[in-house]
Amino acid sequence: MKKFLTGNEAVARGVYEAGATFASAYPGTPSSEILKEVGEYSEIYSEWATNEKVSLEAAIGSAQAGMRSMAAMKVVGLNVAADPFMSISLPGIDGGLILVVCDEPGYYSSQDEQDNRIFAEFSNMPMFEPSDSGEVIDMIKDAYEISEKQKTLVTIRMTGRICHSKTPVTFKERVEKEPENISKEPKVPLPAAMVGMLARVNKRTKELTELSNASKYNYIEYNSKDIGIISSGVPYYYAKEVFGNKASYLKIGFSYPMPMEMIKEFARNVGKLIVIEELAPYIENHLKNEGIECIGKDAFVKAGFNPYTGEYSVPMLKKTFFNEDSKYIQAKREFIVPRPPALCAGCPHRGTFYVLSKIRKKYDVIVHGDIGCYGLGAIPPFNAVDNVVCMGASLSMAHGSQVSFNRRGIKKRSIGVIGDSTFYHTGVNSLMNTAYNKGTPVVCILDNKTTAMTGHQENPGSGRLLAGSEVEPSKLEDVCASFGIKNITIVNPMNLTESEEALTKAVESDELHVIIFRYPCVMKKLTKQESIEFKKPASVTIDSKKCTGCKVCLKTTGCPGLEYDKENKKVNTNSACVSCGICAQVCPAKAIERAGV
Ligand SMILES: Cc1ncc(C[n+]2csc(CCOP(=O)(O)OP(=O)(O)O)c2C)c(N)n1
Repeated sequence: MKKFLTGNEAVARGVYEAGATFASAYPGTPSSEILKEVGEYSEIYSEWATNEKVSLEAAIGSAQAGMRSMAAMKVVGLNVAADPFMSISLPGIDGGLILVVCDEPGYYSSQDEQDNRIFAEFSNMPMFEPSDSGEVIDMIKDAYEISEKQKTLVTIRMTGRICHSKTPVTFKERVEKEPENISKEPKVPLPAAMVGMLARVNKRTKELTELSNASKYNYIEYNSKDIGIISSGVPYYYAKEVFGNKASYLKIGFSYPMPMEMIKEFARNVGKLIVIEELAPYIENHLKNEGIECIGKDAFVKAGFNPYTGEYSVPMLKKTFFNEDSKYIQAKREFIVPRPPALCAGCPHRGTFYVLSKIRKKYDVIVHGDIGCYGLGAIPPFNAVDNVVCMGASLSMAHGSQVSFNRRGIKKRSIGVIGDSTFYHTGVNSLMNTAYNKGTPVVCILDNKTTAMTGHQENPGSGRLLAGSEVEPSKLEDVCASFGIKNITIVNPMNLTESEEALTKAVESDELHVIIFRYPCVMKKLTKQESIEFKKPASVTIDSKKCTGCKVCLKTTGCPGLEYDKENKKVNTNSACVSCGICAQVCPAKAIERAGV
């Protein structure tokens, strides 16, 4: 059966057909859909992990139990999982283990744009780089074979363009896999065992290099031999579109170890050698290290591009190699609806940031932000965040800056702002550190009961498992209390007075305070318990006689459910309004009424 699948759907199909039985992931664009799709196959046990490190370690455990396993994550997820990733290289595993990592040239929603091909080389473990969904499925099956034979993790490195574009694939039957034998030999990286392990890795790398040179995923297509193009991933298709049969191609799909013998043969047979690859000059550097001359990133630089960041494109290649300008179809400006980034109408984070921005004006504070929908608290109208680094960093930074302000004798309060999923991801560790070391910052946990930013994946506090069954959620307040924290306040961020009082009290004190701003994401399908617990106003209406058109509601909340009627100089609600009632609490003219509160 032929079907059109996205790369992410193809990952699910690939692990299914390969007979895998265990999958774990932490969400993040562009990888988030993978686990949801895998979860559709009842033959595979699938779970959301609390973070990428846990996901990979659980998959290692399952592979060590002899079963084919998968971990999946976004580009920067590999930084979180770097410890188990690097550390599994030497001892290896008995069962089949793949890691699917989704890079994101273009930085559309990642805090870093790193090229994870470098990680494969760094770890000495093999890597495949598919160019379309069909290759994703084939490579996954072969990756498991290699993994089991060589007792190593194999990485499938995708990019956002491959994750999200649809190409045809042919469905095959699932092949159930007999569990691998679990060897009795300890896989413990003790110093005495290292010499043996290193020798095994050297032997493995030699064998993998031979495999790469003979792999069907590294292949040469000869056309005109004046130009030879070496490429991988989706840029391979761009190159073919632009050069057609005016060039020959070496397509690299098994990209670590590099197929240097094949590359040398290709280089001998073509005239001008060009490397076309997104992000790092990974292939280019391998060529140059072997003394093979090639045209690479510099050509793009000369044409006025920055080829070290972002995605390549057909127009970019045409301009670089043929000085040809592409004709774009001009968008009709009048049809483009301006959509500045904003929290959704009814988002509970709006209340928290409204209050935080008030506190920032009144007190000397630094606000360390984190990663999630609440990143929008950094931009107008709130401007309530000073810095963001990576997931979980808000709480550790708040601890560090508060210690230093205290030691400098500065009366300044450090506030860390973190979402529930990010708290369970890595923030929990940071808070444990703060409490144990007697730190004193103000910690705000924005508990919207889901991982909203990446599409509502479950987390320990969301009250559901991946397959949808409801479970008793972990309680943030109990987690915090278990660290010995005394000042724990739970507020409803939809209630501005209550939220402001709690934040003021915490900022005015010099003790560690945790404030949990708890209200479910407006887009969340509530659990039974949540539908009983959380009520919202039945309706919100603006009395046009009382509205003075001052726009305070718009300017302070930035709610897309409100709009200004220029003709009548009044504010109205629009179809986006979900009657959350925040605007009613900020209206100086008391023109907005909430019913059913
Ligand atoms: C290391 C890493 N993993 C995953 C992501 C993708 N990601 C961005 S925000 C986020 C979680 C957001 O959930 P939460 O903290 O609950 O905030 P919300 O969006 O619900 O407000 C995730 C998984 C990332 N940016 N970095």
